[in-house]
Amino acid sequence: MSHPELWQMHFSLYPEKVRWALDYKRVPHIRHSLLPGPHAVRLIARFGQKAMPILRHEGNVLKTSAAVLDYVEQTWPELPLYPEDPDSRAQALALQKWFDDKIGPAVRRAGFYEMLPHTEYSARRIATGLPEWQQRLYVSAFPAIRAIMMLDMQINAAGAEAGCTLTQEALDFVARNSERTGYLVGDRFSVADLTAATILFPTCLPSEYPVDIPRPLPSGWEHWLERWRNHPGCEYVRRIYREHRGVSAAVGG
Ligand SMILES: N[C@@H](CCC(=O)N[C@@H](CS)C(=O)NCC(=O)O)C(=O)O
Repeated sequence: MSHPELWQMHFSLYPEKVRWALDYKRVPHIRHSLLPGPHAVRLIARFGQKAMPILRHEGNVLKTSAAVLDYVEQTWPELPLYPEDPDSRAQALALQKWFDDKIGPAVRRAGFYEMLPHTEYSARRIATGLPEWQQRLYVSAFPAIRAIMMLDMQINAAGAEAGCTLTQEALDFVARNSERTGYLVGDRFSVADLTAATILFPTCLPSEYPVDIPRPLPSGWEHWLERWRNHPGCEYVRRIYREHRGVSAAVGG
């Protein structure tokens, strides 16, 4: 069987879901990392869409994180991420959908609203891992890229405020619903926990999050983290990362 190929951005929510699933199941895969801005031209020409993750494997092309996780689960069933019991499975998938569709965009709007004004920091964080000359180029192009990102993701003061309210709701939810067993559905790690922890990682930057985060953090970002620092939902996110994130199974790419 050939290795699946993943088109992704280093620093982003939904590609991290897919990396986590592939790493968790120890599926060797190739990562193609793109930068926001230049990514659009390459991906639209090739796949007809610019949003990532996109996974290609043996003639199949999967274009959302949920579709990729479903494919990964069917193709590599060991270390299952879907609960066996049909009701629990439906519950876990419904939670994935809530986090994907509603909470993810809200966290991103609120978090990016604090981070993006810090040009040098944001550009370098997004371009993490690239050679220095590419990072410098990206920093100089970033004001224009940022303007497009803000339009595209509707990042503005009202969106940030609504985003904070939903982030709080999601952190309250995971704290409350993991209280009994430590997990959101049943008593073991599932797609629901993987999705919740990924979508909420920007609230507490768990140390197992596998992408370098340049320090010191700019003041807007410190302010955002401070807001959530003692929330019990962050303890859940850190624990899920600590106990289940595992290490990269990526090869080449
Ligand atoms: N619901 C989609 C969301 C995908 C998404 O928003 N991806 C972002 C990265 S976190 C992206 O690629 N943004 C760049 C763009 O849309 O141009 C999924 O689960 O895959």
